[in-house]
Amino acid sequence: MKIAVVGVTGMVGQVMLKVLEERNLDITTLIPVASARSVGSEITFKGKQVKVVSMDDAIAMKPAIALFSAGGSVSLEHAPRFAAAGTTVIDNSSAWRMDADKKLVVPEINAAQLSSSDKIIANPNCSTIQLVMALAPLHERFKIKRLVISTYQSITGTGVKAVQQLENEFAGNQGEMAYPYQIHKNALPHCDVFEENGYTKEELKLVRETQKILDDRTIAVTATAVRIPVVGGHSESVNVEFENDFTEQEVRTLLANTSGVTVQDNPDVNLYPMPLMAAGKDDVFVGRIRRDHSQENTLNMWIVSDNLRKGAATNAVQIAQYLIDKKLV
Ligand code: 2RA
Repeated sequence: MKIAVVGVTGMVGQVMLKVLEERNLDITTLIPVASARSVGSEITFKGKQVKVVSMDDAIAMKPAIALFSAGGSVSLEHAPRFAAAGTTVIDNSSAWRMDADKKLVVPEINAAQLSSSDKIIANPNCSTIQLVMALAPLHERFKIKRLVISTYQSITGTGVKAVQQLENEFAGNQGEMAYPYQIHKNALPHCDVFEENGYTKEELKLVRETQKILDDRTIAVTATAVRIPVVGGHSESVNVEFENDFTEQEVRTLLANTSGVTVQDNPDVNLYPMPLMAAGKDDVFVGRIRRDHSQENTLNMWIVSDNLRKGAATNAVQIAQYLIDKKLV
């Protein structure tokens, strides 16, 4: 099977290659795609050097699947061109996520809605994926009424320039600034851009994408997204009000029995999720599970996951695997 990776030189593109190698998909030809300045350079895939090609050349090669992580404008322009040529696109940008006739997929939750007619499939935002992985089984059992989310997001979510700024600051070096102020001793309540309503796009993604993936627009959601100087993954403090009551043991058992979720919850021995431990892994880690005694039917929990893996590359590759396994491509 021919699979293209569009945006292959970016942080997520590089992790997509790694995950494709790890999961050993039936790939006969890997088609690495990047901007004109990278065409002709080489990447390594399964120990072999593969030449980076242009968008047009990749389309002409008719890959069965194209994994995109190249930004919204590139996806808006080129995903339809791949789809028109018969390729199924799995796009990691925000371009198609809220499009009424595009599926927004976390395979463990809603892959069953996919069909062979879905030629552009949206990969949700990283902070949404880890959130809904923990919420989906709880919503099904106790029905969520309201969510209050505070995120503590890895600098890797901003991109390579921000990671380089962090590394320069820790090393005491001067360098290009992704942010107009120091980040290594800071917490920035500013992920993505501000909208007129005072919320950032990142915060509104958590609201809108969560409702779409859980297929329930009655769920009230509010969020504050914060950037912190860590590189291993995103962390989220989540307050969940349910329609129905629960026991903490029921919650722990449900989560422990959810594929892709690991419960790490024993503060007596300092066992709780942290980006340091989640980095490089695909699971979503949940801990600090406890009742919110200030309000009926309400729970607090802490969710951590590697935003470049399950939050982006792994989820996209899992969608590709599902399409292949179900013979939808
Ligand atoms: C962020 N989720 O972390 C966004 C995009 N990667 O900035």
